[in-house]
Amino acid sequence: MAQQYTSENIQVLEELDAVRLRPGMYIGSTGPRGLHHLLWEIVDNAIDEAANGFADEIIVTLHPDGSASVWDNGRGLPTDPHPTLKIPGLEVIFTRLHAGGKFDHKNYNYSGGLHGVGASVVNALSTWVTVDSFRDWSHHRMRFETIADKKTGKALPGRPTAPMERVGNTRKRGTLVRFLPDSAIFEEIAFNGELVARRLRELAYLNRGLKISFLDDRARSAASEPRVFQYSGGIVDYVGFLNTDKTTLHDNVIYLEGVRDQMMVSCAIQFSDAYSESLFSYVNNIPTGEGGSHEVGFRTALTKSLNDYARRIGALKEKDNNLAGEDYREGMTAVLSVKMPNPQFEGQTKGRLGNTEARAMVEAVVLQRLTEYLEDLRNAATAQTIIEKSIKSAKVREAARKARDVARAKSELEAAPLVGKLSSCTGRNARENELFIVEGDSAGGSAKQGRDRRFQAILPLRGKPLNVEKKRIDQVLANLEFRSIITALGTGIDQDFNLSQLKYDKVIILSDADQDGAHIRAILLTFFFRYMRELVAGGHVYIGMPPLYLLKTAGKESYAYNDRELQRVLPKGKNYTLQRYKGLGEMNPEQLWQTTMNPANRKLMQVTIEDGAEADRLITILMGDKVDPRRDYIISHADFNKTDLFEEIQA
Ligand code: 1YM
Repeated sequence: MAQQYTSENIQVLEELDAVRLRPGMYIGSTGPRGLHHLLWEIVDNAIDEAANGFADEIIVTLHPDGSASVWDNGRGLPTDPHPTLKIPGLEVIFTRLHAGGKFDHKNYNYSGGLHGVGASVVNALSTWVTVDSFRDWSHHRMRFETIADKKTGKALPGRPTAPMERVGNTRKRGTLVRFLPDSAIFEEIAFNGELVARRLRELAYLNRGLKISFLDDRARSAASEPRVFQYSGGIVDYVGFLNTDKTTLHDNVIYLEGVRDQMMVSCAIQFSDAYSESLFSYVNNIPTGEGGSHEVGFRTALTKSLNDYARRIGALKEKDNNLAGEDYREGMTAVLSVKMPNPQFEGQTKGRLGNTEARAMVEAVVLQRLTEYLEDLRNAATAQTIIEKSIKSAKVREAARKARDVARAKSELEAAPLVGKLSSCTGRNARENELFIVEGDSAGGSAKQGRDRRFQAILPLRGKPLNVEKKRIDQVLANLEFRSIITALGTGIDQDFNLSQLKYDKVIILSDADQDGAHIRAILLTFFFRYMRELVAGGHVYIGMPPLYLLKTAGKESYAYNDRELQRVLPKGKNYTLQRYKGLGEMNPEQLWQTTMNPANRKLMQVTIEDGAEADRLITILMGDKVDPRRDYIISHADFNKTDLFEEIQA
């Protein structure tokens, strides 16, 4: 290392140390999410360059050595010396946590990431980083490594291996960053190709026209063709994609956009014959799965402009009440994308926009633009379709409300027989209590005997519950299995859902490890996703993982939860017997407690909505009423068992 370090630089090094000391503060976690966060930080910088109008192409590659690279055809990173630090701009960007200074005055900085510190965070948490800048006819390169201190063995993060090098002349423009995540930091350093592809596709939809290519080069097969995401229609194409497997009510997707103060608002809307509403919102390209002020503004404007329009054309008479927002939103697929400075993200998963001013801005833009859209005679047929559909929804909703009232009254009357199936726990602390929803009466019986009744409640399910995707809310409420779940949870559902009433912190689905069990699990998850979204978004839903094998060797019993684990525990050269569990019912109460229910040993998967749009699309395919897409999906994803509707994380 030829580099001389000034006092400024020493400060810098301590900054990168801080990142390694508390990675969670910068990237959320050191699990798979945090790992991918590194990649998104670099991708964000490339997207910013494109959003500024300086780049129109990005290539992301996963390499066989485990590293990832991102390239854009923008201006290239500045290489001239920083005015006060006197080191190349490029080096500042990768070693300073607060790479502000001259980069503070970006003409566009709606980046969702760490506002310019992302690159240095990636450097601090990587084994090595290489940076190539093609700018002003020169190609420069610099390499950083995390090395071990010779004396203490302590990691010295992100050290330049040499001063920035001028490689030569070039006619190219752009930036190439390649990095290898540090295995000393991350639990696992393998990127998930599908996840990366999905996010890049989403980014391409959100940035109209931008060409994003993705190459997963790790398999090194002939099949490693790049996947290219580029959409000239932007979020209009996105809504079309989300509705691929639905029956739409009008051909043209409605597109609205406008600017208020510093806020750019755009949305795309199309209605189908589905019962549910699918609104996907983003702030600075970040999904806001928990909603927030921008969604409130959007919904208010939608209801108001449609009600006004319905009155103007006489579909609603003076004596009629306004329709409710949910009537207009039934069957709506919409993408709302907002770009704004300084977004505040709140909520369990930082997925809710908190800025109060966003509400009025979005409302104003959508109200004005949607009103203009509806008034435009070219859109009269679409407008008419929406109003007719909504009036129908209102009638059905009224009927459903009556059914719901009846169901509620009934469930109060029949509360005893309904919760008769539920074996509740004795503890009264909802924050500690757990509800196991167990497939089958016999497993339910074992669970009842095996559990710790102080905090564990058991609700056995008989047979397969109703597939709610194909049913209206009144039919769902008429179903005994769902009624007992709703009653047990205490929250109500749909519009009436109230998380604060939840009686159990963890709701654990326990089904057999076979096709039927997977189907039951998918149906329950669909129910939670459609009618109790907040329960899932809040991280209260889990999947219990019973062991697949019981292994007996000379007086010792052990369990394996999957085939990989079995390979590890199989004794070599010794006698053993192996039992493969076909269902939960084969375990006695004590075994079920030890392996699946005891918090000290069990494995749970927490269900989160990592990618709401994708989950919605897959639920439509797997649970909806069109047969062809489902067959196609099952054929192309042979492992139907692995309901990849949701991101499952080990808890
Ligand atoms: C593969 C990742 O980082 N592209 C990129 C980044 C930057 C610039 C151009 C750039 C910006 C400006 C001037 C300016 C920068 N990012 C940062 C920071 N691609 C990638 N392309 N000249 C070039 O904003 O004025 C600083 S420069 F700080 F955000 F990282």
